[in-house]
Amino acid sequence: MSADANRRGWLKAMAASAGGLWAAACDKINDDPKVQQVLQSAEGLTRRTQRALIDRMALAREFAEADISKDFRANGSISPGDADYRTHLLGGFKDYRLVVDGLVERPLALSLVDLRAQASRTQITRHDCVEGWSSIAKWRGARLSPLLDRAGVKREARYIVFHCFDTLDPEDPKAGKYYESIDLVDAHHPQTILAYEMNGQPLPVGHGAPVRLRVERQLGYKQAKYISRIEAVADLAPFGRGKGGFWEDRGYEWYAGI
Ligand SMILES: Nc1nc2c(c(=O)[nH]1)N[C@H]1C(S)=C(S)[C@@H](COP(=O)(O)O)O[C@H]1N2
Ligand SMILES: [Mo]
Repeated sequence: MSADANRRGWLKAMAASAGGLWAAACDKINDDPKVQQVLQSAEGLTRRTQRALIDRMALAREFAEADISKDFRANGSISPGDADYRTHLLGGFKDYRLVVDGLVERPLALSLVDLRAQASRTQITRHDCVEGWSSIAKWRGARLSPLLDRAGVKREARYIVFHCFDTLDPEDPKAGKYYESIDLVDAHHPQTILAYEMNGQPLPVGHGAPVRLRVERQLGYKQAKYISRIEAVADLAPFGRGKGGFWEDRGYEWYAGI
């Protein structure tokens, strides 16, 4: 098979898998220039859409054990003073339950034992903070995608919101608790995990114990620490100041791609 035939075959397969209409027609291309024009623009659109989706599904770079940073900075909240968090911390998180609710068929309340029994992934990745520093660590956690499938995310849901225990700015009574959100493409990305281990140890308090998000294609502020609840939602407007995250409400990008 020629390289071109190979390429055509791949494009047809991609279009077919994305439900593209042009694939079925492209073997019997009509000579009429108007038909040609329509087909070409449809093909272009399909390819751009597919290209965007393929880019979103690409894996973030993973590193070797030797690359792990000796000194990974803890940033933002590092020791939440919130009463419910202190209670869980003192109790060794025995009564902690990660709630998964909102637009789901079967709400969940998972203990750390339950969470560790879920399908997990271990990955050595680089954390990039918007302030200009980076560190590499090994994270282990429950993959978010199968967990959401277990809860049964409803069709109306478009985002996953992560509610956190910590009030980042206790001096500002209006600040509210830290929260973050991602769309369903990132929620189902293979490297998106609810991390409960960092470098082979239970997640330290400074880095978000007992559970934090790792969404590896995005910047540091998306990596929600101290997660108390995960909510499937159709709209981000009701949360915080409506921009989808604590820092987004203060001017940062919602999609913080790296
Ligand atoms: N709940 C919560 N999550 C958070 C923050 C925070 O203050 N509270 N800070 C964010 C920012 S800006 C960064 S860079 C990372 C820092 O993670 P680290 O403490 O493990 O370095 O957590 C992010 N997630
Ligand atoms: Mo950050």
